[in-house]
Amino acid sequence: MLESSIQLLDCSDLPEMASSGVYTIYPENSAALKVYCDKTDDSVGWTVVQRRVDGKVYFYRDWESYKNGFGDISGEFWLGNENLHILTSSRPYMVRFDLVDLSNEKAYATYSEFSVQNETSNYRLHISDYDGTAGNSMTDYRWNSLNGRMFTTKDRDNDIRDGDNSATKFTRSGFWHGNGLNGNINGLYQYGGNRNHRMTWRTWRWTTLIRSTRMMIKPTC
Ligand SMILES: [Ca+2]
Repeated sequence: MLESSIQLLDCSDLPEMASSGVYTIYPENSAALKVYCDKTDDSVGWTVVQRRVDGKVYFYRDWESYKNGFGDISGEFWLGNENLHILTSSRPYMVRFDLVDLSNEKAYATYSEFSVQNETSNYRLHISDYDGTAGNSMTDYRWNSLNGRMFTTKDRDNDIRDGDNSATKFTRSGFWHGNGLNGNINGLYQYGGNRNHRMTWRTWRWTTLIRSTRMMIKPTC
């Protein structure tokens, strides 16, 4: 009933009393899109871009998968780089990352500027102005800021490493890659094995394990 009465541009258009759940949004210049809206921490709804909770969905996928999105919108999923571009080019957005470790400790990181360019630009990332408790793994981990980086998958090497691909060498993920890894929320959902391959937020948990992640966006105006 809610969906038929209000045409949502994204989850921030939900009424304050609406609950978290799956809604249909109608981004500008684009087809209708089913998304998960999160209302738990804020009166303004966030549009969820990524979620990991149980490892049921495989994230080590190719360019086309990350372009179009994959997974289960009410479980684990990536919303899709094309959708990220469409949403974040229509108005200014911020992004929030929520992380939970194996002992259920929580941390978050927000960036008040977040946008993703088009496929011709390899979905180049603009991200800045960190705040939070998880540390700034996206733009201030040693030399490896992801601001300005292009998206890299196992079959499309757009990182800044000469000679090899961060996705196949380290991260086992599709993500914005520079030279190595820092924020790697799309890494393998596994408790053993090579720590470079796992879900990571390097300024918070690297040698210890992350149990769940959530990445979500909302407009800043
Ligand atoms: Ca490379």
